[in-house]
Amino acid sequence: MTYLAKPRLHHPSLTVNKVGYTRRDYEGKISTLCAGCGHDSISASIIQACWELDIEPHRVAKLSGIGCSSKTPDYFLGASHGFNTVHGRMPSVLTGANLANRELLYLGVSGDGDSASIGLGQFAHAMRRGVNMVYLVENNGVYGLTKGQFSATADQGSKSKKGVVNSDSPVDLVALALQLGATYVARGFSGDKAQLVPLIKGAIGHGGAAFIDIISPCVAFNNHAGSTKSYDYVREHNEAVSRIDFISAREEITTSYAPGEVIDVVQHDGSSLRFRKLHADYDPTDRYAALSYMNAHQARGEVVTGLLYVDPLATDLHVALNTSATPLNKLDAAALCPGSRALDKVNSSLR
Ligand SMILES: Cc1ncc(C[n+]2csc(CCOP(=O)(O)OP(=O)(O)O)c2C)c(N)n1
Ligand code: SF4
Ligand SMILES: [Mg+2]
Repeated sequence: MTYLAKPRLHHPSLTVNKVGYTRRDYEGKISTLCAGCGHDSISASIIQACWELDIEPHRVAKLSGIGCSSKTPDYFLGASHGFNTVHGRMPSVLTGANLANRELLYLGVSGDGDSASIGLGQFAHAMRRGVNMVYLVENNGVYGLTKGQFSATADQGSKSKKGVVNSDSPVDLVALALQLGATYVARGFSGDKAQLVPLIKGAIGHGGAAFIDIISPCVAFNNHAGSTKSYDYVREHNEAVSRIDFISAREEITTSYAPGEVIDVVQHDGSSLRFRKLHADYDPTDRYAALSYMNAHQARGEVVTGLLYVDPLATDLHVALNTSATPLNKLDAAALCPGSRALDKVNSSLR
Protein backbone atom coordinates (compact mmCIF):
# COMPACT_ATOMS: atom_id res chain seq x y z
CA MET A 1 0.00 0.00 0.00
CA THR A 2 1.34 3.46 -0.81
CA TYR A 3 1.14 6.24 1.72
CA LEU A 4 1.58 9.73 0.36
CA ALA A 5 1.68 12.37 3.05
CA LYS A 6 0.38 15.81 2.16
CA PRO A 7 2.71 18.77 2.62
CA ARG A 8 2.00 20.50 5.93
CA LEU A 9 2.24 24.01 4.46
CA HIS A 10 -0.88 26.14 5.04
CA HIS A 11 -1.59 29.46 3.46
CA PRO A 12 -1.66 31.93 6.40
CA SER A 13 -4.99 33.42 5.32
CA LEU A 14 -6.98 30.14 5.28
CA THR A 15 -10.23 30.46 7.23
CA VAL A 16 -10.23 28.78 10.65
CA ASN A 17 -13.28 27.39 12.45
CA LYS A 18 -14.31 28.06 16.07
CA VAL A 19 -11.73 25.61 17.44
CA GLY A 20 -8.95 27.21 15.43
CA TYR A 21 -8.51 24.67 12.62
CA THR A 22 -8.50 25.16 8.87
CA ARG A 23 -10.36 22.74 6.62
CA ARG A 24 -6.98 21.28 5.68
CA ASP A 25 -6.42 20.22 9.29
CA TYR A 26 -9.25 17.71 8.75
CA GLU A 27 -7.63 16.13 5.71
CA GLY A 28 -5.52 12.96 5.73
CA LYS A 29 -2.98 11.44 3.39
CA ILE A 30 -3.23 11.74 -0.40
CA SER A 31 -5.80 9.24 -1.69
CA THR A 32 -4.52 6.27 -3.69
CA LEU A 33 -8.01 5.35 -4.96
CA CYS A 34 -8.89 5.47 -8.69
CA ALA A 35 -9.52 9.01 -10.00
CA GLY A 36 -13.30 9.58 -9.94
CA CYS A 37 -14.05 6.95 -7.26
CA GLY A 38 -17.15 7.95 -5.30
CA HIS A 39 -15.40 7.09 -2.04
CA ASP A 40 -13.13 10.16 -2.38
CA SER A 41 -16.18 12.45 -2.54
CA ILE A 42 -17.47 10.87 0.67
CA SER A 43 -14.14 11.55 2.40
CA ALA A 44 -14.45 15.18 1.26
CA SER A 45 -17.97 15.35 2.72
CA ILE A 46 -16.79 13.95 6.07
CA ILE A 47 -13.99 16.55 6.14
CA GLN A 48 -16.47 19.33 5.36
CA ALA A 49 -18.97 18.17 8.01
CA CYS A 50 -16.37 17.86 10.80
CA TRP A 51 -14.77 21.21 9.96
CA GLU A 52 -18.12 23.01 9.87
CA LEU A 53 -19.19 21.38 13.17
CA ASP A 54 -15.98 22.61 14.86
CA ILE A 55 -15.10 19.09 15.99
CA GLU A 56 -11.65 18.73 17.52
CA PRO A 57 -9.92 15.99 15.48
CA HIS A 58 -8.54 14.26 18.60
CA ARG A 59 -12.13 13.70 19.79
CA VAL A 60 -12.85 11.40 16.82
CA ALA A 61 -12.15 7.68 16.38
CA LYS A 62 -12.38 6.27 12.82
CA LEU A 63 -12.76 2.53 12.44
CA SER A 64 -13.08 0.49 9.27
CA GLY A 65 -12.89 -3.02 7.85
CA ILE A 66 -11.21 -4.05 4.58
CA GLY A 67 -11.86 -2.73 1.07
CA CYS A 68 -11.25 0.44 -0.96
CA SER A 69 -13.95 2.08 1.21
CA SER A 70 -12.26 0.88 4.38
CA LYS A 71 -8.96 2.40 3.23
CA THR A 72 -10.51 5.88 3.13
CA PRO A 73 -10.09 6.78 6.84
CA ASP A 74 -6.43 7.23 5.93
CA TYR A 75 -7.50 10.07 3.61
CA PHE A 76 -9.43 12.20 6.13
CA LEU A 77 -9.01 13.34 9.73
CA GLY A 78 -5.31 12.54 9.81
CA ALA A 79 -5.02 13.76 13.41
CA SER A 80 -7.82 11.52 14.74
CA HIS A 81 -7.65 8.05 16.27
CA GLY A 82 -7.89 5.27 13.69
CA PHE A 83 -8.17 1.48 13.64
CA ASN A 84 -8.32 -0.63 10.48
CA THR A 85 -9.89 -3.93 11.60
CA VAL A 86 -10.41 -7.30 9.88
CA HIS A 87 -12.87 -7.62 6.93
CA GLY A 88 -16.43 -7.21 8.26
CA ARG A 89 -15.40 -6.79 11.89
CA MET A 90 -15.47 -3.00 12.28
CA PRO A 91 -18.77 -2.96 14.27
CA SER A 92 -17.61 -5.26 17.09
CA VAL A 93 -14.24 -3.51 17.48
CA LEU A 94 -16.01 -0.13 17.45
CA THR A 95 -18.54 -1.36 20.03
CA GLY A 96 -15.69 -2.36 22.34
CA ALA A 97 -13.90 0.97 21.89
CA ASN A 98 -17.13 2.87 22.48
CA LEU A 99 -17.83 0.93 25.69
CA ALA A 100 -14.30 1.64 26.93
CA ASN A 101 -14.40 5.36 26.10
CA ARG A 102 -17.81 6.91 25.56
CA GLU A 103 -16.36 10.40 25.15
CA LEU A 104 -15.15 10.02 21.56
CA LEU A 105 -17.18 10.47 18.40
CA TYR A 106 -17.16 7.14 16.55
CA LEU A 107 -17.12 7.00 12.75
CA GLY A 108 -17.47 3.49 11.32
CA VAL A 109 -16.54 3.39 7.64
CA SER A 110 -17.39 0.30 5.67
CA GLY A 111 -18.22 -1.07 2.22
CA ASP A 112 -21.14 -3.05 0.88
CA GLY A 113 -18.99 -6.18 0.82
CA ASP A 114 -17.66 -5.40 4.28
CA SER A 115 -21.13 -4.84 5.80
CA ALA A 116 -23.66 -6.72 3.62
CA SER A 117 -21.58 -9.81 2.81
CA ILE A 118 -18.98 -10.97 5.34
CA GLY A 119 -19.99 -8.46 8.04
CA LEU A 120 -23.78 -8.71 7.85
CA GLY A 121 -24.13 -10.18 11.34
CA GLN A 122 -21.83 -7.55 12.83
CA PHE A 123 -23.77 -4.75 11.11
CA ALA A 124 -27.07 -6.16 12.41
CA HIS A 125 -25.98 -6.31 16.03
CA ALA A 126 -24.45 -2.81 16.08
CA MET A 127 -27.76 -1.44 14.80
CA ARG A 128 -30.03 -3.40 17.11
CA ARG A 129 -27.91 -2.62 20.18
CA GLY A 130 -27.99 1.11 19.47
CA VAL A 131 -24.23 1.67 19.49
CA ASN A 132 -23.72 5.44 19.45
CA MET A 133 -21.89 5.79 16.15
CA VAL A 134 -22.04 7.13 12.63
CA TYR A 135 -22.08 4.01 10.45
CA LEU A 136 -21.25 4.84 6.82
CA VAL A 137 -21.46 2.26 4.05
CA GLU A 138 -19.80 3.35 0.82
CA ASN A 139 -22.02 1.25 -1.43
CA ASN A 140 -20.84 0.50 -4.99
CA GLY A 141 -22.47 -2.92 -5.40
CA VAL A 142 -19.12 -4.65 -5.94
CA TYR A 143 -16.00 -5.78 -4.15
CA GLY A 144 -13.90 -2.97 -5.61
CA LEU A 145 -10.62 -3.89 -3.95
CA THR A 146 -10.70 -7.47 -5.26
CA LYS A 147 -11.58 -6.36 -8.80
CA GLY A 148 -15.33 -6.11 -9.15
CA GLN A 149 -17.19 -9.26 -8.05
CA PHE A 150 -20.91 -8.62 -7.27
CA SER A 151 -21.49 -7.82 -3.62
CA ALA A 152 -24.69 -8.65 -1.72
CA THR A 153 -26.14 -5.18 -2.46
CA ALA A 154 -25.99 -5.64 -6.25
CA ASP A 155 -29.52 -5.47 -7.66
CA GLN A 156 -31.03 -8.59 -9.19
CA GLY A 157 -30.73 -8.29 -12.96
CA SER A 158 -27.91 -5.74 -12.88
CA LYS A 159 -24.94 -6.47 -15.12
CA SER A 160 -21.24 -6.78 -14.35
CA LYS A 161 -18.66 -5.00 -16.51
CA LYS A 162 -18.25 -8.22 -18.50
CA GLY A 163 -22.04 -8.54 -19.03
CA VAL A 164 -22.77 -11.24 -16.42
CA VAL A 165 -26.29 -10.82 -14.95
CA ASN A 166 -26.67 -10.95 -11.17
CA SER A 167 -29.34 -13.51 -10.29
CA ASP A 168 -29.34 -13.04 -6.50
CA SER A 169 -31.77 -10.86 -4.52
CA PRO A 170 -30.08 -7.79 -3.05
CA VAL A 171 -29.58 -7.03 0.63
CA ASP A 172 -30.97 -3.55 1.30
CA LEU A 173 -29.03 -2.21 4.27
CA VAL A 174 -31.39 0.75 4.72
CA ALA A 175 -34.41 -1.55 5.04
CA LEU A 176 -32.46 -3.76 7.44
CA ALA A 177 -31.32 -0.80 9.55
CA LEU A 178 -34.95 0.35 9.81
CA GLN A 179 -36.14 -3.12 10.82
CA LEU A 180 -33.31 -3.67 13.27
CA GLY A 181 -33.97 -0.51 15.27
CA ALA A 182 -31.40 2.03 14.05
CA THR A 183 -32.58 5.45 15.16
CA TYR A 184 -31.20 7.58 12.30
CA VAL A 185 -31.41 6.05 8.84
CA ALA A 186 -30.51 7.78 5.58
CA ARG A 187 -29.40 7.13 2.05
CA GLY A 188 -27.09 9.50 0.20
CA PHE A 189 -25.20 9.66 -3.07
CA SER A 190 -21.49 10.48 -3.26
CA GLY A 191 -22.24 12.73 -6.24
CA ASP A 192 -24.59 14.95 -4.18
CA LYS A 193 -22.48 16.69 -1.56
CA ALA A 194 -25.15 19.31 -0.87
CA GLN A 195 -27.37 16.51 0.45
CA LEU A 196 -24.61 14.34 1.96
CA VAL A 197 -22.85 16.90 4.19
CA PRO A 198 -26.00 17.75 6.23
CA LEU A 199 -26.88 14.04 6.43
CA ILE A 200 -23.45 13.36 7.98
CA LYS A 201 -23.76 16.35 10.31
CA GLY A 202 -27.18 15.16 11.49
CA ALA A 203 -25.76 11.68 12.12
CA ILE A 204 -22.88 13.15 14.16
CA GLY A 205 -25.38 15.09 16.30
CA HIS A 206 -27.52 11.99 16.81
CA GLY A 207 -27.27 10.18 20.16
CA GLY A 208 -27.66 6.57 18.99
CA ALA A 209 -27.08 4.23 16.06
CA ALA A 210 -26.96 6.42 12.94
CA PHE A 211 -26.70 4.65 9.60
CA ILE A 212 -26.08 6.19 6.16
CA ASP A 213 -25.97 4.05 3.04
CA ILE A 214 -24.10 6.11 0.44
CA ILE A 215 -24.29 5.03 -3.19
CA SER A 216 -20.70 5.49 -4.31
CA PRO A 217 -19.91 4.45 -7.89
CA CYS A 218 -16.83 2.31 -8.57
CA VAL A 219 -15.48 3.83 -11.77
CA ALA A 220 -13.17 0.89 -12.39
CA PHE A 221 -15.67 -2.00 -12.13
CA ASN A 222 -19.27 -0.79 -11.81
CA ASN A 223 -19.96 2.39 -13.76
CA HIS A 224 -21.22 0.92 -17.05
CA ALA A 225 -24.66 0.64 -18.70
CA GLY A 226 -26.60 -2.14 -16.96
CA SER A 227 -25.24 -1.26 -13.50
CA THR A 228 -27.68 0.25 -10.98
CA LYS A 229 -24.82 1.82 -8.97
CA SER A 230 -23.32 3.95 -11.76
CA TYR A 231 -23.21 7.76 -11.75
CA ASP A 232 -25.65 7.93 -14.69
CA TYR A 233 -28.14 5.45 -13.21
CA VAL A 234 -28.29 7.10 -9.79
CA ARG A 235 -28.56 10.60 -11.27
CA GLU A 236 -31.46 9.49 -13.49
CA HIS A 237 -33.32 7.53 -10.78
CA ASN A 238 -32.60 9.59 -7.64
CA GLU A 239 -35.82 10.29 -5.73
CA ALA A 240 -34.94 12.68 -2.89
CA VAL A 241 -37.50 12.47 -0.09
CA SER A 242 -36.35 15.66 1.60
CA ARG A 243 -33.53 18.14 1.80
CA ILE A 244 -32.18 18.62 5.29
CA ASP A 245 -30.27 21.43 6.89
CA PHE A 246 -28.41 20.73 10.11
CA ILE A 247 -28.48 23.47 12.74
CA SER A 248 -26.13 22.91 15.68
CA ALA A 249 -27.33 23.60 19.24
CA ARG A 250 -25.36 26.86 19.35
CA GLU A 251 -26.96 28.45 16.29
CA GLU A 252 -30.13 30.49 16.28
CA ILE A 253 -33.01 28.76 14.51
CA THR A 254 -34.59 31.04 11.95
CA THR A 255 -36.98 30.00 9.25
CA SER A 256 -37.26 31.28 5.73
CA TYR A 257 -39.60 28.68 4.26
CA ALA A 258 -43.37 28.65 4.01
CA PRO A 259 -45.08 26.72 6.85
CA GLY A 260 -46.08 23.22 5.76
CA GLU A 261 -42.99 22.87 3.59
CA VAL A 262 -40.56 22.77 6.51
CA ILE A 263 -40.38 20.93 9.81
CA ASP A 264 -37.73 21.17 12.50
CA VAL A 265 -36.84 18.01 14.44
CA VAL A 266 -34.85 18.81 17.59
CA GLN A 267 -32.45 16.11 18.78
CA HIS A 268 -31.33 15.29 22.35
CA ASP A 269 -28.24 17.49 22.14
CA GLY A 270 -30.30 20.52 21.08
CA SER A 271 -29.23 20.34 17.45
CA SER A 272 -32.01 20.66 14.94
CA LEU A 273 -32.74 18.88 11.68
CA ARG A 274 -34.69 21.09 9.32
CA PHE A 275 -36.59 19.16 6.69
CA ARG A 276 -37.53 20.89 3.49
CA LYS A 277 -40.11 18.43 2.33
CA LEU A 278 -40.13 17.50 -1.29
CA HIS A 279 -43.06 15.19 -0.59
CA ALA A 280 -45.67 16.88 1.59
CA ASP A 281 -46.95 13.62 3.15
CA TYR A 282 -43.54 12.27 4.20
CA ASP A 283 -43.09 11.88 7.97
CA PRO A 284 -39.42 11.26 8.90
CA THR A 285 -40.33 10.11 12.41
CA ASP A 286 -42.46 7.12 11.30
CA ARG A 287 -40.23 4.03 10.94
CA TYR A 288 -42.84 1.81 9.27
CA ALA A 289 -44.06 4.48 6.87
CA ALA A 290 -40.41 5.02 5.85
CA LEU A 291 -40.08 1.32 5.01
CA SER A 292 -43.22 1.13 2.92
CA TYR A 293 -42.45 4.44 1.16
CA MET A 294 -39.01 3.16 0.24
CA ASN A 295 -40.30 -0.22 -0.93
CA ALA A 296 -43.01 1.38 -3.09
CA HIS A 297 -40.50 3.69 -4.81
CA GLN A 298 -37.92 0.93 -5.20
CA ALA A 299 -40.50 -1.19 -7.01
CA ARG A 300 -40.65 1.64 -9.58
CA GLY A 301 -36.87 1.50 -10.02
CA GLU A 302 -36.22 4.68 -8.03
CA VAL A 303 -33.34 5.18 -5.58
CA VAL A 304 -34.84 6.99 -2.59
CA THR A 305 -32.33 9.34 -0.91
CA GLY A 306 -32.45 11.72 2.06
CA LEU A 307 -33.08 11.25 5.77
CA LEU A 308 -35.66 8.48 5.81
CA TYR A 309 -36.11 8.06 9.55
CA VAL A 310 -35.02 9.69 12.78
CA ASP A 311 -35.96 9.15 16.40
CA PRO A 312 -34.86 12.50 17.86
CA LEU A 313 -35.00 11.19 21.44
CA ALA A 314 -32.96 8.04 20.78
CA THR A 315 -30.79 6.60 23.52
CA ASP A 316 -27.78 4.32 23.13
CA LEU A 317 -26.14 1.15 24.40
CA HIS A 318 -24.62 2.94 27.43
CA VAL A 319 -28.10 3.91 28.61
CA ALA A 320 -29.34 0.34 28.07
CA LEU A 321 -26.41 -1.10 30.05
CA ASN A 322 -26.46 1.67 32.66
CA THR A 323 -22.69 2.09 32.37
CA SER A 324 -20.77 4.58 34.47
CA ALA A 325 -20.84 8.21 33.32
CA THR A 326 -17.05 8.26 33.67
CA PRO A 327 -15.54 6.42 30.72
CA LEU A 328 -14.24 2.98 31.72
CA ASN A 329 -10.74 3.87 30.50
CA LYS A 330 -10.62 6.69 33.08
CA LEU A 331 -11.62 4.54 36.08
CA ASP A 332 -8.81 3.33 38.33
CA ALA A 333 -8.14 -0.31 39.24
CA ALA A 334 -10.13 -0.10 42.49
CA ALA A 335 -13.25 1.10 40.68
CA LEU A 336 -12.87 -1.40 37.85
CA CYS A 337 -12.23 -4.34 40.17
CA PRO A 338 -14.05 -3.69 43.47
CA GLY A 339 -13.03 -7.01 45.02
CA SER A 340 -14.61 -10.29 46.08
CA ARG A 341 -17.06 -8.75 48.58
CA ALA A 342 -18.70 -6.67 45.83
CA LEU A 343 -18.76 -9.74 43.57
CA ASP A 344 -20.44 -11.82 46.29
CA LYS A 345 -23.09 -9.12 46.62
CA VAL A 346 -23.79 -9.17 42.87
CA ASN A 347 -23.92 -12.98 42.85
CA SER A 348 -26.30 -13.16 45.82
CA SER A 349 -28.62 -10.59 44.17
CA LEU A 350 -28.95 -12.97 41.22
CA ARG A 351 -29.83 -16.08 43.29
C1 LIG B 1 -11.56 -12.44 5.85
C2 LIG B 1 -11.34 -11.90 4.46
N1 LIG B 1 -12.04 -12.40 3.43
C3 LIG B 1 -11.88 -11.90 2.19
C4 LIG B 1 -10.99 -10.88 1.98
C5 LIG B 1 -10.80 -10.35 0.56
N2 LIG B 1 -11.42 -9.04 0.38
C6 LIG B 1 -10.74 -7.91 0.54
S1 LIG B 1 -11.66 -6.54 0.28
C7 LIG B 1 -13.00 -7.49 -0.10
C8 LIG B 1 -14.32 -6.88 -0.49
C9 LIG B 1 -14.39 -5.41 -0.37
O1 LIG B 1 -15.62 -4.97 -0.83
P1 LIG B 1 -16.35 -3.71 -0.21
O2 LIG B 1 -16.46 -3.84 1.26
O3 LIG B 1 -17.61 -3.52 -0.95
O4 LIG B 1 -15.30 -2.52 -0.47
P2 LIG B 1 -14.96 -1.73 -1.81
O5 LIG B 1 -13.59 -2.20 -2.17
O6 LIG B 1 -15.96 -2.06 -2.85
O7 LIG B 1 -15.01 -0.30 -1.38
C10 LIG B 1 -12.72 -8.85 0.00
C11 LIG B 1 -13.69 -9.92 -0.28
C12 LIG B 1 -10.30 -10.35 3.08
N3 LIG B 1 -9.44 -9.33 2.97
N4 LIG B 1 -10.48 -10.88 4.31
S1 SF4 C 1 -11.53 -0.12 -7.63
FE1 SF4 C 1 -13.50 0.94 -7.55
S2 SF4 C 1 -13.91 1.23 -5.36
FE2 SF4 C 1 -11.72 0.76 -5.59
S3 SF4 C 1 -10.71 2.77 -5.74
FE3 SF4 C 1 -11.11 2.07 -7.83
S4 SF4 C 1 -13.08 3.01 -8.33
FE4 SF4 C 1 -12.91 3.09 -6.11
MG1 LIG D 1 -18.03 -2.29 -2.51
